[in-house]
Amino acid sequence: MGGGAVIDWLNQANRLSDWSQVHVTVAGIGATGYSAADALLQYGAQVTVLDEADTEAAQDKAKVLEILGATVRLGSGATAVLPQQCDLVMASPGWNPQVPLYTHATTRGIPIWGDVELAFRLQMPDRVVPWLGITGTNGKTTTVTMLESILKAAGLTVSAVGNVGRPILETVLDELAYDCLAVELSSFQLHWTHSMALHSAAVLNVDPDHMEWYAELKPSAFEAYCADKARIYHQAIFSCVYNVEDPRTEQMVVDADVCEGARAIGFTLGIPGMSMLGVVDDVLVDRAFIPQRRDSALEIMPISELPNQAPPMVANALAAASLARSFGVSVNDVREGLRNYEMGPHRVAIIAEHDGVTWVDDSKATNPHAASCGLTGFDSVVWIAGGLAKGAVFEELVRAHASRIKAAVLIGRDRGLLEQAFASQAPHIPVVSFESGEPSVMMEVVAQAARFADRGDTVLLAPACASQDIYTDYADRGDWFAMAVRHYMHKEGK
Ligand code: UMA
Repeated sequence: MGGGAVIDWLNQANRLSDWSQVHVTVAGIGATGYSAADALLQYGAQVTVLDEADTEAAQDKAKVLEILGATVRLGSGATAVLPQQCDLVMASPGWNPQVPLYTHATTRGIPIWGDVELAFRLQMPDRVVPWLGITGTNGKTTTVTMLESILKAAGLTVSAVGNVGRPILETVLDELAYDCLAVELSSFQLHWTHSMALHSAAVLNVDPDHMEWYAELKPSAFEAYCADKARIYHQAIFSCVYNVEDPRTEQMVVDADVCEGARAIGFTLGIPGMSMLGVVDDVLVDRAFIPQRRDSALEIMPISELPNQAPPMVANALAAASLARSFGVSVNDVREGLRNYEMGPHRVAIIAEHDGVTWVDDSKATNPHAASCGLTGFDSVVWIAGGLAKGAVFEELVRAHASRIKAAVLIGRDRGLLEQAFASQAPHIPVVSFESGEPSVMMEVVAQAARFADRGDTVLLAPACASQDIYTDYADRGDWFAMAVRHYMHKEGK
């Protein structure tokens, strides 16, 4: 097939198409790239995988893919040039959109798809499973796992997939007959998605994050980020769920090109209007999916039955409930699923309480908005923060929480930005910075935080930054924190 013919073919391609003549270049051999290569090989495509890393893990995956028929190139420079024979590029979400591989593809008129696009195509036309999608700056993973818990309580066969960790293509390949999928979508994944149409979709909130990834995109980094988030509503069939307290999300629904008959459903921590889920007298209620919604609401459950009653968690529960109710799940099953929900680690998790001081691990707070949610839950905080800022600034965060921050202990490459924010917004708050880029710096950080903390205080690790300058990921950072706290208490005989 020649250039134009391939593009026409790709526009129609699905799981029944003959992929054997199609040359696909897969960017990366991480979770996404590996699953994309695996799926494409199973459908008979000619696959080349490129990755800058040449680690043992990458080599192991390369061996498997080579046995299945792929060409794999690993190591420095491997991704610099797009292979001559290439009809389609599969993107990996973590790759900056300006990498040479993508710019070469764009110059040559070659389409770029993400794994979510491929997964959507590969279920058409004969294995369609409804997708309930969630995006937002914060709370995506919590909400998607809450949704999974609800759907399971309803007796449905479901998997939580996407950014939550399990690549969505794995479900396309597995033989299980899913009733639906709970899909967490990052803005990076949505960026490379073109034809997806969800059963129902939710945007939880939007706040600047990943601004480095978006730095070169037009009209501005934040607008490009919001535009990617808004893509989740494109062609939505049943419900577009938005956050009443975040007007940007409602505007995204107003602007969206949805299927005829799709409804806008709000969720709110206040009293819900019609077509909303919300809270009345500390009880979660549904005023959207009941026939009498004009003048009444249906009780779902008291807030006190949620495993975590912090306001952001209540909002996440309402968003998950909205999607589940849109899928026809009963309020009893929503209640059961939320009651049984177990919070993931590193999300406002209390790891120790001693001498009146509470130690809390919110390492998952990798941007200012998430850290702000964590800080809001406590009155007097010794705050541990810093890492990779990803283009964020911290003045507003420090100003908003200055009254509850007793002292700050800073780490990481971009700690200078936090120091500046304290100097300009709250110069009276004591700040101690640690320069070391070694994971064990957490030992000194914890000891320093303990010196600041008195009875009634909370020591909160909510870094507002990504972790990879020092740690493998946020989980590794949280584990080091917990270990350092245990070590400190042991040493002090506590
Ligand atoms: N690589 C290159 N060149 C580059 C960049 C990366 O060769 O310029 C290679 C790396 O060596 C590595 C691979 O590409 O082998 C990594 O690709 P990736 O960064 O896209 O990561 P994946 O392993 O495919 O994981 C991705 C998501 N990661 C990111 O978006 C950064 C995972 O979300 C997701 O769970 C997984 O797909 C399955 O869908 C993680 C994440 O941090 C949890 N997400 C961000 C967030 O939540 O804030 C968006």
